[in-house]
Amino acid sequence: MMTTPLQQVWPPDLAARYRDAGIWTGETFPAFLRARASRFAARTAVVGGEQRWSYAELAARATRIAGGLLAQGLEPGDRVVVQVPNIPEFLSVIFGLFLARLVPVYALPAHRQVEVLHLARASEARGYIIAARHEGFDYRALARMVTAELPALEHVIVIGDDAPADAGFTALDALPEPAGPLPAEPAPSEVAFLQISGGSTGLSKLIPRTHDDYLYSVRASAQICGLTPDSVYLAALPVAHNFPMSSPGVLGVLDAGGTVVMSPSPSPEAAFPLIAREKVTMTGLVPPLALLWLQAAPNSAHDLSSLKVLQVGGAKFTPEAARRVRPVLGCTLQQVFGMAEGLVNYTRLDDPEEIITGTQGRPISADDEVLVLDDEGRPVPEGEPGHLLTRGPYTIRGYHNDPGANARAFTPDGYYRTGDIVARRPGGYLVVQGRAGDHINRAGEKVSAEEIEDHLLAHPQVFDAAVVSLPDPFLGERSCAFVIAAGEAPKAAALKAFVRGRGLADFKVPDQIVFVPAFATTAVGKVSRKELRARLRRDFLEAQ
Ligand code: J2J
Repeated sequence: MMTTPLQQVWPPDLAARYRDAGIWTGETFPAFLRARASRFAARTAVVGGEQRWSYAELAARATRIAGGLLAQGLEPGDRVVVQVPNIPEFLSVIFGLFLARLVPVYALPAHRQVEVLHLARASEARGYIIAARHEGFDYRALARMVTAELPALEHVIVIGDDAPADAGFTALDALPEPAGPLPAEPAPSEVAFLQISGGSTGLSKLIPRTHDDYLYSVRASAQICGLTPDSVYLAALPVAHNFPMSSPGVLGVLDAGGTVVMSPSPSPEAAFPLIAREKVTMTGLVPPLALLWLQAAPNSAHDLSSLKVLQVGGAKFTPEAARRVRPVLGCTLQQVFGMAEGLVNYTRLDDPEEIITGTQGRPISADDEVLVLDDEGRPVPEGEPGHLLTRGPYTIRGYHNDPGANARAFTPDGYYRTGDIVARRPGGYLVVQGRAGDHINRAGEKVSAEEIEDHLLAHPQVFDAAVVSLPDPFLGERSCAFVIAAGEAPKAAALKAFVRGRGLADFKVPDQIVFVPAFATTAVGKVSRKELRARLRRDFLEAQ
């Protein structure tokens, strides 16, 4: 099958600079795994449920999976959608894919058929790896729906399938015996996997990351976060997210020879006993979860004293909440402001308290180029808000196969327009002030207004819809759909059920629905969608 080639290319002079400066070391994921397996062989790499694997065991399992996937009929270069929750097999599967030179496409456990179909189609995937079930949801049913619509998704591999094998599905433990040697090492400049974008307009875009660029960000992150073989990291957020995967996340921990503890859920009920039992030293959360932990910790019977660093990122953590972390949890807060497209900022562990609580950190690398520009593209003075643009050794130069999005999201000289509004402070520290784009940052999950409007418009009793973000004391932001009914208005609950029934992730269902008779437009007539959303939000908040 001919698939669209994957690539991510930096200008040759910059690529040479990154290599000469030792930023890109030429390390690949297969080499990464082999090196850690030999150096940290008997140390514990990952813990989850009843399982506890050493580095040697993780590598052996990954090698077995790699051979099995190829024997199954997948071929090097094929894309494989991975929708696996926080279980040790997440790691054996992705490293198995890397060893076989198969390309993971990361889906979230919360994704449903709309998202999985989109990711599989956009990446031209031939394989789909799932856990049989997680948190009461049966992913085999989802896989049946998806493969019925997309026959090109030939291979469905199921982890933990104790039920009789579904027709055509293969249990991970029952992959065929490897039929030959594994493929040769990839080039470090090759695309290793596809991460997904927060999707500010419409559906998620695919983010091709290379071995060189991603592993640089992982190694540098591990160093900034002071990881050592004694580090024990709790993967509380879904590890398919870029943050818990790489900032420094599970990969940073493996880089350092530490231990990853997989938590099935980020709730205090699931996480606190694991922190106490495994003596977890570090974890990462989105702000709403951090608030929940701050609330639960003082009354918890579990010993949380091993926790040295709590990272918070994915959405803005208010300074008021940030100041409570040390007194309540007794650990250092690290703010993380990153994006799957690349740039990651961290407050440093030894920064003054005022920087830690009042900024979202500074870039990983001196080679990260950061611009803060006004609407006309002129640099703004330090301290003033402006549009954040960036390029550097681990920030992509383009999405996969999407010239339209690339023309919008990248400048001709290769800067990525993040869509974030930030102010830069002395030392290059960034304070996130808002964003220019129209998405809702709902507890760290980015929801595209446009995507949800399209689903609402599919309802026969919806004439028009505009989705906006509203401030929410717990979620940070919640989604609110302003709807003009066609004829009789449906019930809000029915409309939510309709959107959910279209088969998309639960976090995308509007939190609130407000019926309005019309959208106010000025005498001048036409207003853009963006302007309309802004007015609806403003008028609604003013009327509160
Ligand atoms: C405000 N907004 C933030 C923060 C991200 C590390 C950490 C997070 C992500 C991530 C990531 C924020 N304060 N501390 O990939 O490696 C918003 C910004 C940003 C968008 C990116 C990582 N941290 N954000 O959240 O690709 O708007 O990555 O552009 O999911 O989240 O979202 P995403």
